[in-house]
Amino acid sequence: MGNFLEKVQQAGREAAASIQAAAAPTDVEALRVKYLGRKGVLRDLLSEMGALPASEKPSAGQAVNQLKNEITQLIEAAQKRVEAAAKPAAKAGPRLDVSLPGRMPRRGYRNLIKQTMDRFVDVFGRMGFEVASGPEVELVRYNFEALNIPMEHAARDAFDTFYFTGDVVLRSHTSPAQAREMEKRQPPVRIIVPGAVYRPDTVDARHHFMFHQVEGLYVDEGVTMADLKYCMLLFAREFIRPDVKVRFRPDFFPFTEPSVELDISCAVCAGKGCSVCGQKGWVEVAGAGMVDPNVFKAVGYDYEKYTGFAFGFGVERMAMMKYGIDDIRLFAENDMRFLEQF
Ligand code: 2U9
Repeated sequence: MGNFLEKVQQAGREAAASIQAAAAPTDVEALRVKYLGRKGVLRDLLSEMGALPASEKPSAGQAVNQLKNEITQLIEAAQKRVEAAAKPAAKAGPRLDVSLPGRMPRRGYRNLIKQTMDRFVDVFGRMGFEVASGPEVELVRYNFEALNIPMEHAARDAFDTFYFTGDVVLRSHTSPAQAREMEKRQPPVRIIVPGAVYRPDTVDARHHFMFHQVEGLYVDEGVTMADLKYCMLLFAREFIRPDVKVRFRPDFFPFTEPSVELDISCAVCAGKGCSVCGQKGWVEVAGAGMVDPNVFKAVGYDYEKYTGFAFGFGVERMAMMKYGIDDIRLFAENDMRFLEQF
């Protein structure tokens, strides 16, 4: 066996040396026939292999196959090389030096925000949520009125962002995309919308005028707050870790009633209290609630028949928690020293 493998290796060395030295197309062709032809070296090795004990055949076969692949590649490379060399040089300009190493292309990768949103899509996708999307330059009607935030409502202040005209605004949440989706189809609807949103917030370590959300919506007959809580628990177990706990605290959003803040037990200190959770043992990660019937009314759903829950996560906030990032501004500065760490 040792002898056979030795022989395969020897054949490989000889083949590599002679193929790389070949200068003319006819030389390469002759070497191709010598090694890969019907009466070639590889054929001989295969027939010799027949005499080996059965237990040694698999590894011997593997070695011969590998040799075949290597020689095929060498021959192909040599064919290209000698063909290029045989072509007459261009009339003007420098000759092409094929031996110059190429420029290494920079390897791309997903931005941390995209990676985090993709994880949301993966976990909610496995719970049956489809991904929907909508425009970032949005009609005021979808950004506000359809979501039960009328002109005179005090809640509008927190979302009033960058206006193009009186009717067109940069969306302040991804919810308008969900209102558009509801207009297109009847329940059951089970969707999430990842994307960028814009807010009139003063920029500091925790706030930015542009950030990302993953919002979700589930509408059908008989959907309850218990469904919402279990959905959030399953999500947190998958996304954070299996032993995580969740809790709801009452809150207010114009588009949900009742509304809650979703807390998860701190994954850093397991709920005991640390600097990440401000000694509370809990971290606020999302808002959620039962969709306000006025939202159903705005999109033409029968609000006597259907109920639904909705939730919204801040993507930067989740990434900050996971990676211990202490300043949201880092995400928008395009500093490669920060981005390349993930
Ligand atoms: C429709 C109706 C209701 C989505 C919801 C929240 C609560 C929420 C926050 C998360 C962090 C904002 O980015 S954040 O600061 N989101 O608190 N979002 S309920 O409710 C919807 C969505 C779509 C049609």
